[in-house]
Amino acid sequence: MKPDLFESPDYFMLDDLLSEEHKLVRDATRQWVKRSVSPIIEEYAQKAEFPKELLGGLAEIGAFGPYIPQEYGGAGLDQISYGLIMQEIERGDSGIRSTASVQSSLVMYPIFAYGTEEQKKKFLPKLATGDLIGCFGLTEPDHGSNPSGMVTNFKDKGDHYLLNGAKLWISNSPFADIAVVWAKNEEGRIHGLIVERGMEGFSTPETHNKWSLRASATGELIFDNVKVPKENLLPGKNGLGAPLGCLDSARYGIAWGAIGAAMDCYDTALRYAKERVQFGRPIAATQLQQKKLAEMITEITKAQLLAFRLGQLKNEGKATTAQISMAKRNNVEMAIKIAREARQVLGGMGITGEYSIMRHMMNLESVITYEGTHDIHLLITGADITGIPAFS
Ligand code: TGC
Ligand code: FAD
Repeated sequence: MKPDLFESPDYFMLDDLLSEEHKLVRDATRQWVKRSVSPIIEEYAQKAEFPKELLGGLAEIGAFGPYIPQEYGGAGLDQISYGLIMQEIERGDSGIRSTASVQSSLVMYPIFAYGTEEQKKKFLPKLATGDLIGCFGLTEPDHGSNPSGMVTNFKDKGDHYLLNGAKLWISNSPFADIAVVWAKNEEGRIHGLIVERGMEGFSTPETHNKWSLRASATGELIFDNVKVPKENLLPGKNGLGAPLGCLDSARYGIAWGAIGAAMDCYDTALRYAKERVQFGRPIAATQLQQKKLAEMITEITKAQLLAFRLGQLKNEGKATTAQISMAKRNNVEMAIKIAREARQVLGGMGITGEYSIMRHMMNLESVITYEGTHDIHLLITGADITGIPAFS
């Protein structure tokens, strides 16, 4: 892969709106990505393997629980810092951002928000340092967009719960130490349970043959009469709203993360267009390529402004699920379109692993599907503005 020459586009001087802490956090993450992710990521993506050597670095830059309070091992940062960290990591690779998103928003967040004090003290500090890695089990083979139909269930057996069922498409499952699993009790009410590797009847087979997120490990969670200690149930919230509350936080991070992937594609295409000479002049001198590049920077700028305002609302506790959906949907679509256009700017070179664009493009095919598909986010906006849910 070519050396990482990334220069961040900031057309509307958003830096002026960031605090010193935001810039410090952003720059530290950017440097870490240049130093640790860019040199190795293409090789791991080609061999379809998650680079576990990055876990320590992710913990060091505060990517595991950026907004979790310091007393539980988190970095105690605000939501804009969290967004900037996700943006910079995804600038390197969506799969690495996935690991950070899942650990922070789908594992640490539910334990922090719905867990007991004992659960928080037991799990959060180790999750923050990366000594424990977690995954989040909501999706099932027959229940993706409609998690309320889940069939994974647990029964009260007196001194423990007995868990049965299966989850599919679970990021990090093949190597996770713990899983936050959503399952129905005997009354059909959804609860979160912490399932630990090593519990009898619990297995996590890996899903192979992915053309997308190749540097991220995806797998199943299988529960065959797993005895889960009662103290592993998250008591603070139940019902579908409990997992959906976690998704709000992860989707928010993705709204920022997708900007990172788009910025990398734009920056690569701009540099290439200025250097690549055809018909005796750089292709950047042609109106057709300028149109592509000008539209890319316009869309990136709009997405940056959307994410920044959403971050302000989130800091004030005012961001709604529907606003988060709009930002996730818009920014991921923006990124995937830019990846496709940028790939064309590079001509044949665009399809090779010498450049990051095709990897981003393939990754974004997962990002546009997970955490709620493009369609589902549109329907969330539709339900919000009309007051009429059109899901079923
Ligand atoms: P609906 O009737 O709308 O809601 C059920 C209950 O939940 C409440 N609620 C929320 N509560 C908190 N936060 C939210 N964001 C909430 N949204 C809804 C709601 O008020 C209601 O409460 P109550 O008390 O009345 O029962 O539910 P529905 O079944 O009609 O579904 C709505 C829909 C389709 C929007 C929802 O199911 C959905 O979002 N589906 C998409 C599923 C999804 O996003 N899955 C993601 C799996 S995790 C993942 O992909 C990780 S990828 C990680 C990575 O690698 O980065
Ligand atoms: P389906 O729900 O079957 O949807 C198929 C198509 O139908 C989509 O185009 C969808 O938009 C459309 N559709 C569905 N319902 C409607 C409707 N009402 N109206 C119109 N169109 C509709 N899940 C987890 O729980 N944890 C994870 O860590 C996780 N990681 C993932 C990692 C990867 C790489 C991938 C690909 C997925 C991951 N997921 C995870 C699962 C992800 O959240 C689901 O794939 C997603 O929610 C969609 O579910 P589905 O794949 O079953 O598609």
